[in-house]
Amino acid sequence: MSNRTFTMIKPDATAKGHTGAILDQIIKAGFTVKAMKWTKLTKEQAGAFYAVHKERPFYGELVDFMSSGQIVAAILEKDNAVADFRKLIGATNPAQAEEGTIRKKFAASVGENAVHGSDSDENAAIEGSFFFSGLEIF
Ligand code: ABT
Ligand code: MG
Repeated sequence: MSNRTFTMIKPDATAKGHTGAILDQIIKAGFTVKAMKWTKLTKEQAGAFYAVHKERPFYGELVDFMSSGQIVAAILEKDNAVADFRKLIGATNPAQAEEGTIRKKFAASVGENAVHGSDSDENAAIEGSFFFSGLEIF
């Protein structure tokens, strides 16, 4: 089991000014930042990042949304990082997310749900290397 995960604070959350509060909650939950950048994805980059969802009906909207504004991408470290981080952010649909989770507090809808968290150790490594070179990771 790896101790790292990958996250993005999504365009809805950066636009609403929630970046600081979300990072604060992540760090207070015991995650250490191993790499971080504030950036904006092109449509092509967002499409490539979410290529696993290519056949899903929401793919076009997802790519438009994820390239619509600024994001913060980060690699995070903690024991049991992938599972613990998904617990911290809550269910994909904020309406079903537990009280106190990041999505419950900051997300508006399933399509614009404030944060991303990797769903496996394998994807955490793939997603981390999508954004960061070895030189940028502590
Ligand atoms: P991500 O952390 O963004 O991957 O979300 P999560 O893993 O919780 O959920 P998945 B299933 O991976 O959703 C990927 C993105 O697609 C959006 N989505 C998902 C919809 O817009 N409609 C849907 O019906 C579903 C299932 C939510 C996710 N986010 N964005 N941005
Ligand atoms: Mg996912």
